[in-house]
Amino acid sequence: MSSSVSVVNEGGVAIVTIDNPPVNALSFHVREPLMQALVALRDDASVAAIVIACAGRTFVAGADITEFGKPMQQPELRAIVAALEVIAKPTVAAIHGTALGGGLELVLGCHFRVADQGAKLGLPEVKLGILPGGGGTVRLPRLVGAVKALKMIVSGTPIGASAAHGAGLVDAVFEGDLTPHAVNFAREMARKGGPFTPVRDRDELLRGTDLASFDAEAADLAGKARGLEAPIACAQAVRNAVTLPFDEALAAERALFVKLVASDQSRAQRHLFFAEREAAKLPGKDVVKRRVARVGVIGAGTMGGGIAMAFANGGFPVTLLETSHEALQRGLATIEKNYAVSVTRGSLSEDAKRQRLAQFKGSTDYADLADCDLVVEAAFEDMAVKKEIFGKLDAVARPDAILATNTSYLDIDEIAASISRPQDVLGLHFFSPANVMKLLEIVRAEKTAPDALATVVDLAHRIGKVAVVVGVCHGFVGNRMLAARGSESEALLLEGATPRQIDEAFTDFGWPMGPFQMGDLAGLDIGWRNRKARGLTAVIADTLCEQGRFGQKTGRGFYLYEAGARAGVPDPEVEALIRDKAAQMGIVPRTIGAEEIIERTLYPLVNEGAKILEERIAARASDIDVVWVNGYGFPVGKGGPMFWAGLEGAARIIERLEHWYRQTGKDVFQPGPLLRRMAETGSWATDATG
Ligand code: 3H9
Repeated sequence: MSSSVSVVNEGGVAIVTIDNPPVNALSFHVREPLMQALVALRDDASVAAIVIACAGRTFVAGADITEFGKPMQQPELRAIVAALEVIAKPTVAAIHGTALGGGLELVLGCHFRVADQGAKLGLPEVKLGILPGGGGTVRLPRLVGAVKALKMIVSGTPIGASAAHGAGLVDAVFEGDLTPHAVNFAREMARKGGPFTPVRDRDELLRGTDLASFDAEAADLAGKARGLEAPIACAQAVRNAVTLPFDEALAAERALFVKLVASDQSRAQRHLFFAEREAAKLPGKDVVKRRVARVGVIGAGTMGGGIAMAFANGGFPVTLLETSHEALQRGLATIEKNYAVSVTRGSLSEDAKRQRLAQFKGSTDYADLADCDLVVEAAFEDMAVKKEIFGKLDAVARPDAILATNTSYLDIDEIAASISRPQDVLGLHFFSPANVMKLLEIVRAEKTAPDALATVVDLAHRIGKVAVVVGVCHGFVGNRMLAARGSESEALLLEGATPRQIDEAFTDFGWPMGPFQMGDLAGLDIGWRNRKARGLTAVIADTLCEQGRFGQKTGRGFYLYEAGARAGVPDPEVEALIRDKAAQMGIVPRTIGAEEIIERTLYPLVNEGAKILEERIAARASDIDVVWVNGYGFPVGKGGPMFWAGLEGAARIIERLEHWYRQTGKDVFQPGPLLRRMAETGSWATDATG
């Protein structure tokens, strides 16, 4: 047999083992020998039952995503599942780790599925902008019912072994070494004798489907799709499984799969899948990492509290430091309240809440940070304050401790230079709420030691963050680009657009919210304080802040908020204020369309991203995409600003920016060398990235 698929006959039970590290994807070099093995075993009289298992850390995690977009080599997964399904002897899948996508579709071709206690099963294709294309939408509903299958396929979220057992997807769950259990199970099934019904013929559950409630559920899910095609196609395919004969539903699934896999949305989502993994890679990966057992957090406000929770959730004991006993108690009380909300929502058990809270040690004494291996400073955004804190840390922290600042803008090189150990200093820029938001910008300062950097990249993954390493500049990658977007949004208001029009153009584009909704949510005072510190102004936003309109938290910002409401309503006062300011500046309002709004806010964003790449603040264009999708809600179906720029065409972006600069009386638009090169070559590759 091939090195990717091997077969042993253990007393009449054939064990087929797939071995394709790291995740046993169903690449061509697996599919071909797998098909040959199944055909041979079907006719082998010495074999009474077949077990399909995997070597390594997981069962098959899906089709090989790197093969998408290329001509598919035969045999395809569908043919393998069909060949498996006609075998008359019992076939048993032994699932450990994850059976995802094509991996789950493969096991749906077996008569039985047994799983290790820790196994997870799911069809996450929707997250790649496609739908299960190996019969998953047609077979899964036959085992778990149409509504359950709909939820699993449209969300893409895997379920654990015991839930899968309860749902009828798995026939038995075992502890310990799974293969011997699977072999015994298969032998027992063979002894009992058939006939063994393939999943395709098990339509008892489907017949009982209440189509009205199915459609209501599907409509609810479609409403959350925000312009993505895949969730809608997934729902349609599962509905087909209920309403069409098996083979017709299978053919319809195929047609949808072929269409989606070629779509820009799926290309964008596959780009992001690999981009997130790429962003985690540092040059010189053999660096020995430092040990991190305890984390210190300075500041128990919103940011510090969230950061402390993120580490506690990842299993780290945390020392939380505040300047006064009152501030510390307030911070700890907020943390406790946040966990209590999770318990009420059912996402955390009372026991887990107790365990997490037990991870916290509060203090007002810097000496208590002496046993921390990493300290994250999350104090006031002020250079003098930061330097004072780092000076105190320098005096008490252990010699190899990593000293991080959560600054959003400040010069980390300057902070590092103010203490005796600049090699241990770096930035950990969390996004609010830090215990929820996935993104972590890890800022490498000029003198940051490679082992300190490698340690925090690893740590970021251990606490479930998507990490991107960036360089020092004002605002790093995300906030620097955000500033480019913000100044144009404000200009559009003055020229005649309303906050609602701009926000709607954004949500129609696929953003979860527009810039003004986001500003109101985050608090307008944050940007105001930052602008004042830098001597900058934003006529409308500054005036709103002067009036005490900080956004949702004060009930008034760009919008008006009823008590406790999260959605704002347009405020005629704000619209009048905008018109007044425009009149004072001699601007005559005009009608502004959605296309102009998108071009004038997002093309400058791309332009700033190109400059960031040129300056090597980001190592790869795809790192910028990861930042924007995970930290700012750039639509996944567009792949992030730099990927989207490729779809738009850099030549068009340059041409339109030239146009808008002329129209709005700015200097002539000067594209940087990288944006220009992108227009010529269609690639963001810099000299550094090749
Ligand atoms: C599908 O099945 C379509 C079918 O319905 C239809 C077919 C007709 N292919 O994530 P990690 C690589 S669509 C190729 O860091 P972890 C990954 O890039 C598929 N490569 O590990 C990385 O490479 P590198 C549906 C893959 O332990 C390395 O493996 N399935 C694939 O943190 C390690 O990955 C999915 O969407 C793949 N399918 O997490 C599941 N998967 O080292 C996608 C991974 O060079 N995979 N790689 O950077 C996952 O969710 C996670 O990888 C998994 C492991 C949970 C399995």
